[in-house]
Amino acid sequence: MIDLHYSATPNGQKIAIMLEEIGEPCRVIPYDIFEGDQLSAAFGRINPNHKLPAIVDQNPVGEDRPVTVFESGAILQYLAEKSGRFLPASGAARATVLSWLTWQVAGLGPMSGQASHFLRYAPAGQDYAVERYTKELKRLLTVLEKRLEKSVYVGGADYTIADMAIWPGRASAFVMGMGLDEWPAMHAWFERIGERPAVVRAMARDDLKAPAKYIGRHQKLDDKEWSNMFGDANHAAAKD
Ligand SMILES: N[C@@H](CCC(=O)N[C@@H](CS)C(=O)NCC(=O)O)C(=O)O
Repeated sequence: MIDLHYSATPNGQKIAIMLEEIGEPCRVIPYDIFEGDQLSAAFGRINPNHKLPAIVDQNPVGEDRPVTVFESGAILQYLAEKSGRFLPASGAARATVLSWLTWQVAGLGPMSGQASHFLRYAPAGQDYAVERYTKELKRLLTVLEKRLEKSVYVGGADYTIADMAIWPGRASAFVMGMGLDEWPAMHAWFERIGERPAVVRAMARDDLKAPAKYIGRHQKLDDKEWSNMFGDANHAAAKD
């Protein structure tokens, strides 16, 4: 049994999809990040960075106590190694999958997060930041388009954790007003993956669905929500 510490954002959905793909039973522990659930000292002992997702594997292989993993890329790799699926065991094929996985967690994910912040949460008048991050996001999506013009899946001929890391971000791209028409290879790939039974199951689970307030284009946070997400309360938790 895996405890999945979860908020219904693309980072959480990556792990939900992987758990469905490998058929690993999980108990979902939901966090409302606007309410500041992630800032508790108890969660800080699971992830000192106070971000979702994180997992606690209650039945790890070859360990006599539960294993905690945070950072979505590390979690995907851990689950791939535990199940022996969706990550080649060695060599060039493994290196390619890990390259694209890292490209997502170190590049596409953070840049998409910054674009989302300035488009959706920041006060109006942030033209430079909006331009900077949406431009960089579009550049990264163009890199992905080029890759998918040559490769059925991101990591090569097979579906892997690199696809799982990238796929849930499609919702953010739509929220930010980026249709997929200018990226036909990516569009076809999104659809192909969206039809996978495990993906359909994960996205249909009521306990994994995103509440409306996570989805809107222009978010109006009250003072407490702002502090929990971006302000003093968020920063204070890092010192605990
Ligand atoms: N690099 C991290 C990013 C995690 C992250 O930013 N999680 C967001 C939700 S998508 C979060 O917990 N936000 C709450 C906060 O920043 O306090 C990963 O890939 O797991």
